[in-house]
Amino acid sequence: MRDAWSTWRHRSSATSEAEANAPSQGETYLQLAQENLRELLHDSRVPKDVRDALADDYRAVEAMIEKIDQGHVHIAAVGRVSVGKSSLLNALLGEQRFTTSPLHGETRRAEMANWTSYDAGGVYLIDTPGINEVDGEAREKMAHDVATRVDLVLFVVDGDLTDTEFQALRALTGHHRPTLLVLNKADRYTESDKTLLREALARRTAGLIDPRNIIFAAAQPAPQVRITVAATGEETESTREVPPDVEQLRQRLWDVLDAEGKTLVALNASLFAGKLSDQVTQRIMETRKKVAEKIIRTYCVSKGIAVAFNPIPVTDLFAAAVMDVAMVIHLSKVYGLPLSRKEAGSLVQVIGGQMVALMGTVWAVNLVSSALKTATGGFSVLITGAAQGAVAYYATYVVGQAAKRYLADSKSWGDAGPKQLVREIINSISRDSILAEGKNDILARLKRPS
Ligand SMILES: Nc1nc2c(ncn2[C@@H]2O[C@H](COP(=O)(O)OP(=O)(O)OP(=O)(O)O)[C@@H](O)[C@H]2O)c(=O)[nH]1
Ligand SMILES: [Mg+2]
Repeated sequence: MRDAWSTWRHRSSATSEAEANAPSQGETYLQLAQENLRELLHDSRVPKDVRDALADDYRAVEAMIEKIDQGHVHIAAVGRVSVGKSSLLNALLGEQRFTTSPLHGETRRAEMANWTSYDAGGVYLIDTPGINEVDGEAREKMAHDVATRVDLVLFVVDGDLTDTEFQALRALTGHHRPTLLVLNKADRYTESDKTLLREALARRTAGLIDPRNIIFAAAQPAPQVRITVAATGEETESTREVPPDVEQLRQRLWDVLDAEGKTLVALNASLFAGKLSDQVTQRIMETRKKVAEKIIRTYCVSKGIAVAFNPIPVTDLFAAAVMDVAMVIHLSKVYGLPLSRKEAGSLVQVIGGQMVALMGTVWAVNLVSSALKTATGGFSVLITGAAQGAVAYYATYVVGQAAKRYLADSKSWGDAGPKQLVREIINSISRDSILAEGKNDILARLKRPS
């Protein structure tokens, strides 16, 4: 996608006749982007809770599809307060559509107007509240949200870039947001100042903005004051309104829209689709992780109780795998990668084998005594059983965690293999707290009258 944008940035405006008649590249990008959005919208694999959590984004996808259908292009003016964003859009529109004021923070919410003077139509200009305003966090966020959803950004400044402006500009271009840098209030500078300013801006934004996209404008030039001295020596002062000068900007925008309007819309739609599908994936993984965690705990308790009732020699703890196999099958369904009983069996065997290799049976004996040590009350049969149960609980917990990681990684142990993974899991969980938890859970169940 970056390529699409750089093509625009570096493309010469001259197009041959053959090129003009060929199906436009922008058109192709646009169709692809729209297909992506539709697929995303109708993907039946996305669980309802994930869809609900991302409802706003899904609505935005619908709006974006509609916008593409109608061939609309959105252009927003963003920038510091009072740099003349609203004035600039008014000058392009040729009417006082947005309110302007010398007071900072005049524009309070994003507003949109159809730029009818563009021949092909469908272009909308969006005014946004100023960024970097005291107590203006919400408005700044609004401007940011708009800026990251439109097809083209006019980043308006009225002098050399401040640090905040530079950061905002870098963030926008870093997200591949097509941006023109507009220096407004150009009437306040002399010709030589303007040359110096252009050089400074080009240096500052090197690598972020193509120098051709640094544009000077005067949206609402200050009236000129003229003092006439009469023969009598009497001075009269008159003011003359100066018309706006946004011609260079208008011309650049039209060139861009003619040459790459569709590509810009496609780029924006694809960036949005990409971002949303990342979010969807992440949410699905989080949901699966939560469900998996619950499943693991349930099996841990069941196995712990079974062992507590029928204490088996500690050396056999790892061998009693029936329940672990059932757990792995259950987990594999959560991750959408169902395993057969045989596959789940060998997975449990691999993990169990690694545990034994890493910890040995001596360690298991230590575990039991450790579980016993934290026991409250006397050494009853109940407590001893619960201690052994807690060890089974712990072993199942490790198996569950390892299987979960294997499944989350699309049935792979990763580069380091199962041994490393099991070692990592054992090191990362607090043995004593899992044992204590297991014991408490088991005791609670055993004491509960059935
Ligand atoms: N000298 C000069 N003043 C301008 C120009 N454009 C706008 N202004 C003045 O700058 C002030 C702010 O203009 P707005 O268009 O309201 O600025 P804005 O960026 O929309 O401001 P907020 O909505 O408050 O963020 C007004 O007093 C305008 O008259 C210009 O080209 N030259
Ligand atoms: Mg404004």
